Amino acid sequence: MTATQVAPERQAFYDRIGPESLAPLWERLHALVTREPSSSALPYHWNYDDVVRPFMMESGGLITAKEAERRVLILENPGLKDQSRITNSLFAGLQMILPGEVAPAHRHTPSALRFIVEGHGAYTAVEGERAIMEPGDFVITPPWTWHDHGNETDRAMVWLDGLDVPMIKMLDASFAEPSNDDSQSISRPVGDSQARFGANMVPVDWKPVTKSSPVFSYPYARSREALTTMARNGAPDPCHGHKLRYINPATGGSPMPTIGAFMALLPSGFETAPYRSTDGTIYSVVEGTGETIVGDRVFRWKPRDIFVVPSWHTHRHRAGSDAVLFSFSDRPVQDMLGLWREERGHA
Ligand code: GTQ
Repeated sequence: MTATQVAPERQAFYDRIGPESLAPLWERLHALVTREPSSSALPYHWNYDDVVRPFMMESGGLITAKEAERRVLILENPGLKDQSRITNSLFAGLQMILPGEVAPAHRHTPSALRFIVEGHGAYTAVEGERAIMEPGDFVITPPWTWHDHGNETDRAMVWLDGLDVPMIKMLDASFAEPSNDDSQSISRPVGDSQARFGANMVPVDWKPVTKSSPVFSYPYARSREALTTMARNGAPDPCHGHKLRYINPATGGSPMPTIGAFMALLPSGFETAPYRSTDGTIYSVVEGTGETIVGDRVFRWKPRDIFVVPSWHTHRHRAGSDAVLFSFSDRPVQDMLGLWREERGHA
């Protein structure tokens, strides 16, 4: 019932209780406790080369990375205007660092992931160790870890940022702190954490001290090779193609507690069966072309494009050539709370 249909004596009652910070649940119950997810987020597709990249480059002439602190164009869901969200629970943006620039060191309680889109060889430093970034690499900055970004190459570097900011804001648990130094002093050489934690081994007697992965860089070369071999050796999942989940090697769980990340290979011509799940998902196209059908929308994608499929929206992917899709969502949170649901093969 809308406000205009409310009987006058009831409306008069609501008008009298409102100033006392009281409200009638019976007017709101069905919008609050929905029979199924009814996200305000909309499916949306960002064309990287034709739309986002030109604006991104233009922003490079308007503000430096240092002045901006983070030069990021927010990928804002058109159904969640002015809320800096791509889904209800997640933030996404594209960050650019130009040659010679530094995005100064800071730390915060929100978790962040980087998925490299363009450029070669710039770095993200996490807790004193640099990860050199290449397209398709997946890099994490867990809660409260110092991180800065820098580009000592001669080309712009762009990556997709994914953060759990909306969740942390919902919990009113956001803390952030700038560093006194723009760049962290380097305390460990490149590749150190990869050696200690990235070879299916850990230092003897090592015990996890945080809930996040001690590996903070997951290079594309390794993920791609795993997918290639997996595709050669078995049939794809009907709904997912050949799909792997990034893990925290200490636990087998997600790299960071609030965000799950995935990479799928869809062989040329492969069409996934209809699928929906309760975790609204952000996709970044690494290789190949194809299309994703979400309700009555068709997204024709190519490398570097980004698209979002909100919670409980049935979708299917079609690969026009061998395609690799990176994706991330709040699935680990829903799993932990026993909330996550999926529906496979629903038309
Ligand atoms: O690189 O630390 O897109 O703090 C938004 C907030 C990136 C970052 C974002 C951030 C960062």
